[in-house]
Amino acid sequence: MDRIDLRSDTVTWPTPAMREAMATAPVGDDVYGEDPTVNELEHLSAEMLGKEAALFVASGTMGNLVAILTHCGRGDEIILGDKGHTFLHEVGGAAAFGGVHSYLVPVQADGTLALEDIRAAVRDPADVHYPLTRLIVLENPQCGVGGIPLTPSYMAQVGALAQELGLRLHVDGSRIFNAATALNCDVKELVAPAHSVSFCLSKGLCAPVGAVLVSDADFIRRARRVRKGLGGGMRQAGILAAAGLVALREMTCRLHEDHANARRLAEGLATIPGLEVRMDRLHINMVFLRLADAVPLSTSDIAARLRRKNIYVEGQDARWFRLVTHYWIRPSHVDEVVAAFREALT
Ligand code: TLP
Repeated sequence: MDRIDLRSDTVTWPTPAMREAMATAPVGDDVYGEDPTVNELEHLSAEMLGKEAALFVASGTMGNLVAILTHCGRGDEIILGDKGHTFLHEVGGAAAFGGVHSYLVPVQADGTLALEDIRAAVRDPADVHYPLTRLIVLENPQCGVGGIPLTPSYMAQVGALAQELGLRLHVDGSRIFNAATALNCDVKELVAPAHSVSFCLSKGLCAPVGAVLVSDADFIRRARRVRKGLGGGMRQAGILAAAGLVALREMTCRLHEDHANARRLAEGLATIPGLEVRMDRLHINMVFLRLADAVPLSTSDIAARLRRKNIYVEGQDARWFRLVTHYWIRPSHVDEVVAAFREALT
């Protein structure tokens, strides 16, 4: 990369192996089901996540939207977290395109939705005043409150609750491999209680485009129709899927390096007066820090100073930064960033 970019892991470029695979991928018309590379990607995704089938989609947002529209009909309701990406940053797509209503419950400081809050959110289906509750949406890792991985045991509890209540469970697993890495568990175990999961091939896995929705075969058959309706039926998409295959085979097993760099960054920044680093939110490839009240600069002032050194950072607001490490960030870059922050603050 030609810069040190910590604004997100969405900024990652494809690796040389991905560019090579993209250039040589066998392709076909995926709407006919004839793209061998897409088929291979879907097969491998389902296998790695322990589900029957998979669907290649354009983005994480599309994966969540296709899942919700496949689980729900117009006027149905989903239970989701008030700090979840699906509620905050997906354009209200469930309501806009599916007529699906959202019932928000608070995301707790540990990233979970409290089981009693989920239970209390379920509507009485016999009462004609209410929409029908269909689906629980969890985000794992929960990125809005600190990139917190939700444990297999919590996932199992929500899965059991969904079963008891006759609901389905969808997981926005945009960075699910980061969660599995942080928890040192098999991703299959983490998503076993979910009926559907979407995960991104872009972001920390470095593919230029794409996400995958996994579930049982019947659900994926129906989801394929929803994707087509949203304009997401792609043709020779094997060019993109080829990078996704490299992402799954080569990138899922190296995420601990990004997590170690995030720790190195957090520990370095924590030595700088004026920076309050949330060490308790250090789980995956994200570092959260706040400018102390005494610091007369805002996050945009500091971002502007760092930009002169070709370092890209972004504030979540005037006081908080989220810094994200990824494949293109090496330990030496981390040390440069720490030095640049120190200089900007003195
Ligand atoms: N997140 C982006 C921004 O949209 C905030 C980021 O920089 O982190 N689920 C989660 C948990 C996400 O963080 C994101 C992207 C998505 C879904 C959507 O993925 P895309 O961008 O592929 O639609």
